[in-house]
Amino acid sequence: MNYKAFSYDLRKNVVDMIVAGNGGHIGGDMSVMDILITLYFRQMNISPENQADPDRDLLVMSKGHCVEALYSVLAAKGFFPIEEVIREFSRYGSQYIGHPNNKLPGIEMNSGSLGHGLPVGVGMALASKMDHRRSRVYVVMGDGELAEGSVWEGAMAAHMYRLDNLCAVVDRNHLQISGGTEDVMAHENLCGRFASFGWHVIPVEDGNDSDRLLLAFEEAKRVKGKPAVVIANTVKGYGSSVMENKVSWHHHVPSPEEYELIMRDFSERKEAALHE
Ligand SMILES: Cc1ncc(C[n+]2csc(CCOP(=O)(O)OP(=O)(O)O)c2C)c(N)n1
Ligand SMILES: [Mg+2]
Repeated sequence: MNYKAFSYDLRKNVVDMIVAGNGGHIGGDMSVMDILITLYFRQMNISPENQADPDRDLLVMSKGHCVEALYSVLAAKGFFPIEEVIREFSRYGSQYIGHPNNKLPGIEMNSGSLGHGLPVGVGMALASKMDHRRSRVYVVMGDGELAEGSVWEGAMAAHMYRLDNLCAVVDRNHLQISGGTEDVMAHENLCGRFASFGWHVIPVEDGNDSDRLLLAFEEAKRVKGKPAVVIANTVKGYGSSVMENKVSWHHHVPSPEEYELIMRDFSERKEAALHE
């Protein structure tokens, strides 16, 4: 499987969803896409067949505003049809709303209010240990989200309870809603900060490279007696120069001209990935 090429197909679905629903957090969808693909397709024990198994792995999409990327990946896994998502996304009365909702198959937690995912993930991981389950818990957070104090309360608790079945993932794209993370709430020495909370820290230089991410998740699995965090250095808007590293694309609906350019970039980069 060529995961890089595959990611562009899933990115196209995200753009179609956002255009059809007339809204969406497109920049963060693009940065997190390779993280979600790697977890759902190469790492986690989860599928539509075992979604009720108490030993399944659990993912909390704490950066819930990027639900479009999650829908795209869950649809590709077979949880629901992508045509249905694109048709119904953000429509009145639809289940495919603009943030994760656990009435949908494959979605473990309602999210969108930033800073809640890690504390809830800590509870899931603790419960999994108490019940002697094999489940691993993954919590995907944004880097702007780390400004929430509840993240660090969760980080303390995860270390105290020695939750080696918990893996946090930071989509480190250096942007949040209103500017650069370092201008809004700086994260200097982010690795050292997690390490000082007792976590095993795994930085990934190219967090849009699925093979590199897979190595990081494998390393996280081998850690014993403490939680692990993968800090994935990503690019917000990854996949098209129209969007990349532009804060104005945090939430944006492409115009028809932008749509054409983005889809062309995706197609070209997919071709290049296939010939790499
Ligand atoms: C508690 C809370 N405060 C504010 C918001 C509004 N909000 C939505 S996205 C966002 C920025 C998040 O930035 P980051 O975590 O870096 O996400 P990404 O760059 O991956 O999109 C904010 C402030 C929110 N969803 N929840
Ligand atoms: Mg960010």
